[in-house]
Amino acid sequence: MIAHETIARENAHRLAALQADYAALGEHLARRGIDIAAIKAKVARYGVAIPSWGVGTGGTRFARFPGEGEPRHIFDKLEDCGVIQTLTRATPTVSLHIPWDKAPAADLLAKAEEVGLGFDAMNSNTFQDQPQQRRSYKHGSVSNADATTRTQAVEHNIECIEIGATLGSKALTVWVGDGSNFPGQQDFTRQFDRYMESLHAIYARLPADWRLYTEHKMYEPAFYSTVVQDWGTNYIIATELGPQAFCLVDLGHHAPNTNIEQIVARLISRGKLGGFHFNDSKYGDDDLDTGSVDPYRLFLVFNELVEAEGKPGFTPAHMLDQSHNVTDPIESLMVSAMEVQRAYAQALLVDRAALRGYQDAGDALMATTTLKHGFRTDVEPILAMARLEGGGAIDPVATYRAAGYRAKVAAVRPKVLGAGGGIV
Ligand SMILES: [Mn+2]
Repeated sequence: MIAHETIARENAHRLAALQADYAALGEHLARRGIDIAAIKAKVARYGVAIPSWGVGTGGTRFARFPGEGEPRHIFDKLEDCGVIQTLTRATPTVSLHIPWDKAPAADLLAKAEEVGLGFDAMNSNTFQDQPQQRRSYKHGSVSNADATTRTQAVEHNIECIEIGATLGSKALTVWVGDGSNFPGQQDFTRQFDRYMESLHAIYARLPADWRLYTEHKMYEPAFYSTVVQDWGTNYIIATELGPQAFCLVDLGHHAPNTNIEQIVARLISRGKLGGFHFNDSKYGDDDLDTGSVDPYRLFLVFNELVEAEGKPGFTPAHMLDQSHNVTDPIESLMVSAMEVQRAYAQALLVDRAALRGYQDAGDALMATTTLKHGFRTDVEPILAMARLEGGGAIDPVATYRAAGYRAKVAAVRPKVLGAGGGIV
Protein backbone atom coordinates (compact mmCIF):
# COMPACT_ATOMS: atom_id res chain seq x y z
CA MET A 1 0.00 0.00 0.00
CA ILE A 2 2.86 2.33 0.92
CA ALA A 3 6.14 1.14 -0.56
CA HIS A 4 8.90 0.50 1.95
CA GLU A 5 11.28 2.41 -0.32
CA THR A 6 9.07 5.50 -0.15
CA ILE A 7 9.17 5.49 3.65
CA ALA A 8 12.93 4.92 3.64
CA ARG A 9 13.53 7.71 1.11
CA GLU A 10 11.34 10.21 2.96
CA ASN A 11 12.93 9.30 6.30
CA ALA A 12 16.43 9.71 4.87
CA HIS A 13 15.67 13.41 4.09
CA ARG A 14 14.69 14.03 7.69
CA LEU A 15 17.02 11.79 9.65
CA ALA A 16 19.87 14.19 10.45
CA ALA A 17 17.52 16.92 11.70
CA LEU A 18 15.62 14.43 13.84
CA GLN A 19 18.80 13.06 15.40
CA ALA A 20 19.93 16.57 16.28
CA ASP A 21 16.56 17.53 17.75
CA TYR A 22 16.30 14.27 19.68
CA ALA A 23 19.77 14.72 21.16
CA ALA A 24 18.99 18.31 22.19
CA LEU A 25 15.69 17.30 23.80
CA GLY A 26 17.45 14.41 25.53
CA GLU A 27 19.92 16.84 27.13
CA HIS A 28 17.14 19.18 28.15
CA LEU A 29 15.11 16.37 29.75
CA ALA A 30 18.18 14.97 31.49
CA ARG A 31 18.54 18.33 33.29
CA ARG A 32 14.98 17.77 34.52
CA GLY A 33 15.90 14.28 35.69
CA ILE A 34 13.96 12.57 32.89
CA ASP A 35 15.33 9.72 30.76
CA ILE A 36 14.22 10.40 27.18
CA ALA A 37 14.63 6.74 26.20
CA ALA A 38 12.15 5.65 28.88
CA ILE A 39 9.57 8.15 27.62
CA LYS A 40 10.14 7.04 24.04
CA ALA A 41 9.67 3.38 25.02
CA LYS A 42 6.31 4.18 26.62
CA VAL A 43 5.20 6.20 23.59
CA ALA A 44 6.23 3.36 21.28
CA ARG A 45 4.06 0.92 23.24
CA TYR A 46 1.05 3.25 23.17
CA GLY A 47 -1.72 2.53 20.67
CA VAL A 48 -5.04 4.13 19.83
CA ALA A 49 -7.71 2.29 17.82
CA ILE A 50 -9.03 3.61 14.51
CA PRO A 51 -12.79 3.59 13.98
CA SER A 52 -13.57 1.85 10.70
CA TRP A 53 -16.10 4.58 9.90
CA GLY A 54 -13.48 7.28 10.37
CA VAL A 55 -11.72 6.56 7.07
CA GLY A 56 -14.81 7.57 5.09
CA THR A 57 -15.63 11.22 4.47
CA GLY A 58 -18.19 12.44 6.96
CA GLY A 59 -20.84 15.04 6.45
CA THR A 60 -23.10 17.44 8.22
CA ARG A 61 -26.88 17.55 8.60
CA PHE A 62 -26.86 19.56 5.37
CA ALA A 63 -24.62 17.74 2.96
CA ARG A 64 -21.84 15.31 2.41
CA PHE A 65 -19.13 15.98 -0.13
CA PRO A 66 -17.62 12.62 -1.08
CA GLY A 67 -13.84 12.51 -1.34
CA GLU A 68 -11.61 10.87 -3.93
CA GLY A 69 -10.95 7.17 -3.50
CA GLU A 70 -13.23 6.69 -0.53
CA PRO A 71 -13.44 3.16 0.85
CA ARG A 72 -16.36 1.20 -0.64
CA HIS A 73 -16.56 -1.49 2.03
CA ILE A 74 -14.82 -2.85 5.10
CA PHE A 75 -11.94 -4.33 3.11
CA ASP A 76 -11.08 -0.93 1.61
CA LYS A 77 -11.45 0.57 5.09
CA LEU A 78 -9.01 -1.97 6.50
CA GLU A 79 -6.50 -1.04 3.79
CA ASP A 80 -6.80 2.64 4.68
CA CYS A 81 -6.41 1.81 8.38
CA GLY A 82 -3.37 -0.27 7.47
CA VAL A 83 -1.82 2.79 5.80
CA ILE A 84 -2.34 4.80 8.99
CA GLN A 85 -0.66 2.12 11.08
CA THR A 86 2.18 1.62 8.58
CA LEU A 87 3.11 5.30 8.73
CA THR A 88 2.36 6.20 12.37
CA ARG A 89 2.92 2.88 14.22
CA ALA A 90 0.39 4.28 16.70
CA THR A 91 -2.84 2.60 15.57
CA PRO A 92 -2.52 -1.19 15.82
CA THR A 93 -6.25 -1.96 15.93
CA VAL A 94 -9.55 -1.17 14.20
CA SER A 95 -12.95 -0.83 15.80
CA LEU A 96 -15.78 -2.26 13.69
CA HIS A 97 -19.33 -1.01 13.44
CA ILE A 98 -22.05 -3.59 12.81
CA PRO A 99 -23.86 -3.95 10.44
CA TRP A 100 -21.83 -1.43 8.38
CA ASP A 101 -18.78 -3.69 8.47
CA LYS A 102 -20.45 -7.09 8.32
CA ALA A 103 -18.41 -9.67 6.36
CA PRO A 104 -17.34 -13.31 6.77
CA ALA A 105 -15.01 -13.60 9.77
CA ALA A 106 -12.36 -15.55 7.85
CA ASP A 107 -12.17 -12.79 5.22
CA LEU A 108 -11.95 -10.05 7.87
CA LEU A 109 -9.21 -11.91 9.75
CA ALA A 110 -7.24 -12.55 6.55
CA LYS A 111 -7.43 -8.91 5.48
CA ALA A 112 -6.53 -7.65 8.95
CA GLU A 113 -3.47 -9.90 9.00
CA GLU A 114 -2.48 -8.76 5.51
CA VAL A 115 -2.53 -5.10 6.56
CA GLY A 116 -1.08 -5.73 10.03
CA LEU A 117 -4.05 -4.87 12.23
CA GLY A 118 -6.06 -6.39 15.06
CA PHE A 119 -9.65 -5.78 16.10
CA ASP A 120 -10.64 -3.47 18.94
CA ALA A 121 -14.11 -3.02 20.50
CA MET A 122 -17.21 -3.89 18.48
CA ASN A 123 -19.83 -1.16 18.04
CA SER A 124 -23.52 -1.94 17.73
CA ASN A 125 -25.88 0.23 15.74
CA THR A 126 -29.45 0.70 16.87
CA PHE A 127 -29.62 4.39 16.02
CA GLN A 128 -30.78 3.81 12.46
CA ASP A 129 -32.94 1.31 10.61
CA GLN A 130 -31.42 -1.23 8.26
CA PRO A 131 -33.06 -2.72 5.15
CA GLN A 132 -35.29 -5.69 6.01
CA GLN A 133 -35.37 -4.73 9.68
CA ARG A 134 -38.67 -5.85 11.24
CA ARG A 135 -39.14 -3.04 13.78
CA SER A 136 -38.12 0.60 13.46
CA TYR A 137 -35.94 2.46 15.95
CA LYS A 138 -37.70 5.74 15.22
CA HIS A 139 -38.96 5.85 18.81
CA GLY A 140 -35.98 4.18 20.43
CA SER A 141 -34.16 0.86 20.48
CA VAL A 142 -33.15 -0.75 23.78
CA SER A 143 -35.50 1.57 25.66
CA ASN A 144 -38.38 1.43 23.18
CA ALA A 145 -41.85 1.11 24.73
CA ASP A 146 -42.46 -1.86 22.45
CA ALA A 147 -41.02 -5.11 23.84
CA THR A 148 -40.49 -6.71 20.42
CA THR A 149 -38.39 -3.74 19.31
CA ARG A 150 -36.33 -3.92 22.48
CA THR A 151 -35.73 -7.63 21.91
CA GLN A 152 -34.61 -6.92 18.37
CA ALA A 153 -32.11 -4.33 19.66
CA VAL A 154 -30.83 -6.72 22.33
CA GLU A 155 -30.42 -9.50 19.77
CA HIS A 156 -28.44 -7.15 17.52
CA ASN A 157 -26.02 -6.42 20.37
CA ILE A 158 -25.65 -10.12 21.11
CA GLU A 159 -24.89 -10.68 17.42
CA CYS A 160 -22.15 -8.03 17.67
CA ILE A 161 -20.62 -9.95 20.59
CA GLU A 162 -20.75 -13.18 18.59
CA ILE A 163 -19.12 -11.58 15.55
CA GLY A 164 -16.48 -9.94 17.75
CA ALA A 165 -15.68 -13.24 19.45
CA THR A 166 -14.74 -14.74 16.08
CA LEU A 167 -12.39 -11.78 15.40
CA GLY A 168 -10.54 -11.67 18.71
CA SER A 169 -12.32 -8.55 19.94
CA LYS A 170 -12.77 -8.27 23.71
CA ALA A 171 -15.33 -5.49 24.10
CA LEU A 172 -18.70 -4.19 23.01
CA THR A 173 -19.45 -0.48 22.93
CA VAL A 174 -23.11 0.49 23.20
CA TRP A 175 -24.20 3.96 22.28
CA VAL A 176 -27.90 4.53 21.62
CA GLY A 177 -29.73 7.51 20.22
CA ASP A 178 -32.76 6.85 22.42
CA GLY A 179 -34.29 9.91 24.02
CA SER A 180 -37.02 12.43 23.36
CA ASN A 181 -37.58 15.71 21.55
CA PHE A 182 -40.46 17.03 23.65
CA PRO A 183 -41.14 17.44 27.37
CA GLY A 184 -43.63 14.73 28.28
CA GLN A 185 -42.85 12.60 25.25
CA GLN A 186 -41.17 10.01 27.46
CA ASP A 187 -41.38 9.12 31.12
CA PHE A 188 -37.74 9.45 32.20
CA THR A 189 -37.93 6.67 34.76
CA ARG A 190 -39.87 4.10 32.78
CA GLN A 191 -37.64 4.70 29.76
CA PHE A 192 -34.47 4.21 31.82
CA ASP A 193 -35.89 1.09 33.48
CA ARG A 194 -36.49 -0.39 30.03
CA TYR A 195 -32.96 0.59 29.01
CA MET A 196 -31.50 -1.17 32.06
CA GLU A 197 -33.55 -4.31 31.47
CA SER A 198 -32.20 -4.53 27.91
CA LEU A 199 -28.63 -3.83 28.98
CA HIS A 200 -28.85 -6.55 31.64
CA ALA A 201 -29.90 -8.97 28.88
CA ILE A 202 -26.90 -7.94 26.75
CA TYR A 203 -24.50 -8.04 29.70
CA ALA A 204 -25.63 -11.58 30.52
CA ARG A 205 -24.29 -12.71 27.15
CA LEU A 206 -20.86 -11.14 27.57
CA PRO A 207 -17.96 -13.66 27.49
CA ALA A 208 -16.04 -13.78 30.77
CA ASP A 209 -13.01 -11.95 29.35
CA TRP A 210 -15.03 -9.19 27.64
CA ARG A 211 -15.90 -5.68 28.72
CA LEU A 212 -19.06 -3.74 28.03
CA TYR A 213 -18.66 -0.01 27.43
CA THR A 214 -21.59 2.34 27.56
CA GLU A 215 -21.25 5.82 26.14
CA HIS A 216 -23.12 8.83 27.50
CA LYS A 217 -24.13 11.75 25.30
CA MET A 218 -25.94 14.88 26.34
CA TYR A 219 -28.07 15.36 23.22
CA GLU A 220 -28.43 14.37 19.57
CA PRO A 221 -30.16 12.80 17.78
CA ALA A 222 -32.73 13.35 20.55
CA PHE A 223 -32.64 17.01 21.54
CA TYR A 224 -34.77 17.33 24.66
CA SER A 225 -33.55 14.33 26.62
CA THR A 226 -31.25 11.40 26.06
CA VAL A 227 -31.60 8.17 28.00
CA VAL A 228 -27.85 8.06 28.87
CA GLN A 229 -27.30 11.79 29.09
CA ASP A 230 -24.28 12.18 31.32
CA TRP A 231 -21.53 10.41 33.25
CA GLY A 232 -23.73 10.08 36.34
CA THR A 233 -26.26 7.96 34.50
CA ASN A 234 -23.41 6.13 32.81
CA TYR A 235 -21.89 5.37 36.20
CA ILE A 236 -25.22 4.02 37.45
CA ILE A 237 -25.39 1.74 34.42
CA ALA A 238 -21.84 0.40 34.79
CA THR A 239 -22.28 -0.10 38.53
CA GLU A 240 -25.63 -1.86 38.31
CA LEU A 241 -24.60 -4.12 35.42
CA GLY A 242 -21.52 -5.52 37.15
CA PRO A 243 -17.73 -5.80 37.12
CA GLN A 244 -17.41 -6.19 33.34
CA ALA A 245 -19.24 -2.92 32.61
CA PHE A 246 -17.41 0.40 32.29
CA CYS A 247 -18.09 3.97 31.24
CA LEU A 248 -16.78 5.23 27.93
CA VAL A 249 -15.98 8.94 27.71
CA ASP A 250 -16.42 10.54 24.30
CA LEU A 251 -14.85 13.98 24.64
CA GLY A 252 -17.50 15.59 22.41
CA HIS A 253 -20.48 14.27 24.35
CA HIS A 254 -20.50 16.98 27.01
CA ALA A 255 -21.73 20.52 27.37
CA PRO A 256 -19.22 23.20 26.36
CA ASN A 257 -16.68 23.95 29.13
CA THR A 258 -17.48 20.80 31.08
CA ASN A 259 -14.49 19.74 33.18
CA ILE A 260 -13.99 16.39 31.44
CA GLU A 261 -10.67 15.67 33.14
CA GLN A 262 -12.45 15.78 36.50
CA ILE A 263 -15.06 13.32 35.24
CA VAL A 264 -12.20 11.08 34.14
CA ALA A 265 -10.63 11.32 37.61
CA ARG A 266 -13.95 10.44 39.29
CA LEU A 267 -14.50 7.40 37.10
CA ILE A 268 -10.92 6.24 37.69
CA SER A 269 -11.36 6.62 41.44
CA ARG A 270 -14.29 4.22 41.35
CA GLY A 271 -12.72 1.77 38.88
CA LYS A 272 -15.30 2.47 36.20
CA LEU A 273 -13.39 4.31 33.49
CA GLY A 274 -13.68 2.08 30.43
CA GLY A 275 -11.93 4.25 27.91
CA PHE A 276 -12.28 7.05 25.40
CA HIS A 277 -13.54 8.18 22.10
CA PHE A 278 -11.07 10.95 21.29
CA ASN A 279 -12.06 13.94 19.19
CA ASP A 280 -12.32 17.66 19.77
CA SER A 281 -15.18 20.05 20.14
CA LYS A 282 -15.92 23.75 20.07
CA TYR A 283 -19.66 23.74 20.76
CA GLY A 284 -21.08 20.23 20.94
CA ASP A 285 -20.47 16.82 19.44
CA ASP A 286 -18.56 18.48 16.63
CA ASP A 287 -16.36 15.41 16.01
CA LEU A 288 -13.45 17.67 15.11
CA ASP A 289 -9.94 16.27 14.90
CA THR A 290 -8.44 15.29 18.25
CA GLY A 291 -6.36 18.08 19.75
CA SER A 292 -7.28 20.53 16.99
CA VAL A 293 -9.21 23.00 19.17
CA ASP A 294 -8.11 22.47 22.75
CA PRO A 295 -4.91 20.44 23.01
CA TYR A 296 -4.49 21.54 26.64
CA ARG A 297 -7.71 19.77 27.62
CA LEU A 298 -6.45 16.61 25.93
CA PHE A 299 -3.23 16.96 27.93
CA LEU A 300 -5.20 17.40 31.17
CA VAL A 301 -7.13 14.20 30.44
CA PHE A 302 -3.84 12.38 29.90
CA ASN A 303 -2.50 13.88 33.09
CA GLU A 304 -5.24 11.95 34.94
CA LEU A 305 -4.45 8.78 33.00
CA VAL A 306 -0.74 8.96 33.74
CA GLU A 307 -1.53 9.62 37.40
CA ALA A 308 -3.53 6.38 37.43
CA GLU A 309 -1.04 4.27 35.45
CA GLY A 310 -0.27 0.99 37.15
CA LYS A 311 -3.48 0.82 39.20
CA PRO A 312 -4.74 -2.80 39.28
CA GLY A 313 -7.21 -3.45 36.46
CA PHE A 314 -6.65 0.00 34.97
CA THR A 315 -6.55 -0.70 31.23
CA PRO A 316 -8.71 1.92 29.53
CA ALA A 317 -9.47 1.47 25.82
CA HIS A 318 -8.40 4.32 23.59
CA MET A 319 -10.11 5.00 20.29
CA LEU A 320 -10.46 7.95 17.92
CA ASP A 321 -14.00 8.94 16.99
CA GLN A 322 -14.18 11.89 14.65
CA SER A 323 -15.75 12.96 11.38
CA HIS A 324 -13.80 14.43 8.49
CA ASN A 325 -15.64 16.80 6.22
CA VAL A 326 -12.89 18.91 4.71
CA THR A 327 -9.72 16.83 5.04
CA ASP A 328 -8.43 13.53 3.74
CA PRO A 329 -9.60 11.19 6.53
CA ILE A 330 -6.34 9.22 6.47
CA GLU A 331 -4.36 12.41 7.06
CA SER A 332 -6.70 13.55 9.83
CA LEU A 333 -6.57 10.20 11.60
CA MET A 334 -2.78 10.09 11.41
CA VAL A 335 -2.50 13.59 12.86
CA SER A 336 -5.04 12.78 15.59
CA ALA A 337 -3.25 9.57 16.57
CA MET A 338 -0.06 11.59 16.92
CA GLU A 339 -1.87 14.27 18.97
CA VAL A 340 -3.04 11.61 21.40
CA GLN A 341 0.51 10.26 21.66
CA ARG A 342 1.79 13.80 22.14
CA ALA A 343 -0.58 14.46 25.05
CA TYR A 344 0.50 11.17 26.60
CA ALA A 345 4.21 11.98 26.25
CA GLN A 346 3.71 15.48 27.68
CA ALA A 347 1.79 14.08 30.65
CA LEU A 348 4.64 11.63 31.29
CA LEU A 349 7.00 14.59 31.71
CA VAL A 350 5.11 16.11 34.63
CA ASP A 351 7.14 16.07 37.85
CA ARG A 352 4.51 14.35 40.00
CA ALA A 353 6.41 14.45 43.27
CA ALA A 354 6.88 18.21 42.91
CA LEU A 355 3.25 18.65 41.89
CA ARG A 356 2.01 16.85 45.00
CA GLY A 357 4.30 18.93 47.17
CA TYR A 358 2.93 22.17 45.76
CA GLN A 359 -0.64 20.90 46.02
CA ASP A 360 -0.24 19.99 49.67
CA ALA A 361 1.56 23.22 50.45
CA GLY A 362 -1.22 25.27 48.90
CA ASP A 363 1.11 26.75 46.28
CA ALA A 364 -1.42 27.09 43.46
CA LEU A 365 0.90 28.99 41.16
CA MET A 366 3.73 26.48 41.30
CA ALA A 367 1.32 23.56 41.09
CA THR A 368 -0.22 24.80 37.86
CA THR A 369 3.19 25.83 36.48
CA THR A 370 4.59 22.37 37.20
CA LEU A 371 1.68 20.80 35.36
CA LYS A 372 2.02 23.15 32.42
CA HIS A 373 5.74 22.51 32.14
CA GLY A 374 4.89 19.11 30.67
CA PHE A 375 2.50 20.64 28.16
CA ARG A 376 4.99 23.32 27.11
CA THR A 377 7.66 20.78 26.18
CA ASP A 378 7.90 20.03 22.46
CA VAL A 379 7.98 16.22 22.44
CA GLU A 380 7.85 15.85 18.67
CA PRO A 381 11.40 14.38 18.46
CA ILE A 382 10.32 11.61 20.88
CA LEU A 383 7.25 10.76 18.79
CA ALA A 384 9.17 10.88 15.51
CA MET A 385 12.01 8.73 16.85
CA ALA A 386 9.53 6.16 18.18
CA ARG A 387 7.89 6.02 14.75
CA LEU A 388 11.21 5.72 12.95
CA GLU A 389 12.44 2.92 15.18
CA GLY A 390 9.09 1.14 14.78
CA GLY A 391 9.45 1.14 11.00
CA GLY A 392 7.13 4.10 10.42
CA ALA A 393 7.58 7.54 8.96
CA ILE A 394 9.31 10.49 10.62
CA ASP A 395 6.68 12.69 8.93
CA PRO A 396 3.63 10.53 8.19
CA VAL A 397 1.59 13.17 6.32
CA ALA A 398 4.46 14.20 4.02
CA THR A 399 5.30 10.55 3.37
CA TYR A 400 1.66 9.71 2.67
CA ARG A 401 1.46 12.54 0.16
CA ALA A 402 4.74 11.53 -1.46
CA ALA A 403 3.43 7.97 -1.85
CA GLY A 404 0.41 9.18 -3.82
CA TYR A 405 -1.85 6.65 -2.07
CA ARG A 406 -5.09 8.63 -2.46
CA ALA A 407 -4.67 9.05 -6.22
CA LYS A 408 -3.86 5.34 -6.57
CA VAL A 409 -6.99 4.16 -4.77
CA ALA A 410 -9.12 6.81 -6.48
CA ALA A 411 -8.33 5.09 -9.78
CA VAL A 412 -9.93 1.85 -8.58
CA ARG A 413 -12.59 3.12 -6.16
CA PRO A 414 -15.47 5.00 -7.80
CA LYS A 415 -17.04 7.86 -5.86
CA VAL A 416 -19.93 6.76 -3.68
CA LEU A 417 -22.55 9.27 -2.66
CA GLY A 418 -24.37 7.23 -0.05
CA ALA A 419 -21.66 5.31 1.79
CA GLY A 420 -18.77 6.53 3.84
CA GLY A 421 -18.39 8.01 7.27
CA GLY A 422 -21.07 8.37 9.81
CA ILE A 423 -21.14 10.63 12.80
CA VAL A 424 -21.47 8.70 16.03
MN1 LIG B 1 -18.31 8.12 20.27
